[in-house]
Amino acid sequence: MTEVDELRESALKEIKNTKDLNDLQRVRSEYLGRKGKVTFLLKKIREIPPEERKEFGRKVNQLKEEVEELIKEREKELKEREIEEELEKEWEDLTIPPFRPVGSLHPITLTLRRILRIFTAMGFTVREGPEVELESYNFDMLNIPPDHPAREMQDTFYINKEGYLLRTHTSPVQIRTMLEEKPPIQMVAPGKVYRRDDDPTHSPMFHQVEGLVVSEDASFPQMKYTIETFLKEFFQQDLPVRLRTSYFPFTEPSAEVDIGCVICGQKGCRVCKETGWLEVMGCGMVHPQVLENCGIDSDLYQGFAFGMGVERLAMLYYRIDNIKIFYENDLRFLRQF
Ligand code: 2NM
Repeated sequence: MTEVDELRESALKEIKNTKDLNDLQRVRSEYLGRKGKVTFLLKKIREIPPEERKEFGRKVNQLKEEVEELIKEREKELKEREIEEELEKEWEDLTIPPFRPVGSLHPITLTLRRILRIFTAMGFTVREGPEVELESYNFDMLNIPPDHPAREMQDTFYINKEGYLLRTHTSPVQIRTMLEEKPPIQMVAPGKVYRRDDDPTHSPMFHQVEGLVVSEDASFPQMKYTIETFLKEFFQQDLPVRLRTSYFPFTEPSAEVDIGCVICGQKGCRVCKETGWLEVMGCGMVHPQVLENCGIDSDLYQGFAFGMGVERLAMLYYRIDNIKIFYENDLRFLRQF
């Protein structure tokens, strides 16, 4: 009988001290397995003298049931603890942003940002305006005559609403700035513009940056210096720059800006059509009529302005030969930036 009590004592202690389910399995075979200590006592029942057998058998079977019960309880306890430990160890805070954002900036965004960085460093402010514009701001105020070909339905996207269109350049942002603010003005206007062009070298939507300076002494040499400084900074080299006389209704005089071909170093190639020069911008002294249209006294103030296509500059900088690739969202292209 003391053997049974001692075994109960040690089983209780061992079960209580198990540290995990593996350990508990070990204790289970130690007591209840085929060669276990309780099993041994069960087998011994037969050998007990008949007068003590019944009482002994009852005690041993009770011990077996008790040990089974204790193991079951301990198993439940250990399982719960294991789950809690796992939860404590493995939980993730899904509200923490990833260490590094997935994806990259579009080459047009990168180019735009670089352009604006250069101009803001020179003291220009950045202004934006609506892409759906008043026809009068896009054309009339800029001294573009009513019969000018750029106004034709086949060149311009007109909106159903009378007097509105998709801006064909960002110049209406300059008009809005001149109407709202007094000189001195030194601003650039970045953004999307729309023209009814769609062929291998033209897109119906593209990006422009236009600049405007209005002051008492804004001059052609100031304009030339500003543009040269910008282009050398943008292409990160001491480029040859030349101005060629041109015509725009909103500037007088007007000029086209060429740089020495960045592809061939002016030796002559397909991109510069063997001329050694690339046209990259337009510019000019703001027409006095445009200043007057915006309530600026053209006897007191001068202005110069310039405009460039962002896609064209990006293509030359990154050496991309196809404008359409900017709009296709092909990851094999985008991942390179
Ligand atoms: C260009 C070329 C020359 C220009 C003029 C103006 C404004 F509003 F001040 F009159 N804004 N932008 C301009 C002048 C734009 O882009 C090729």
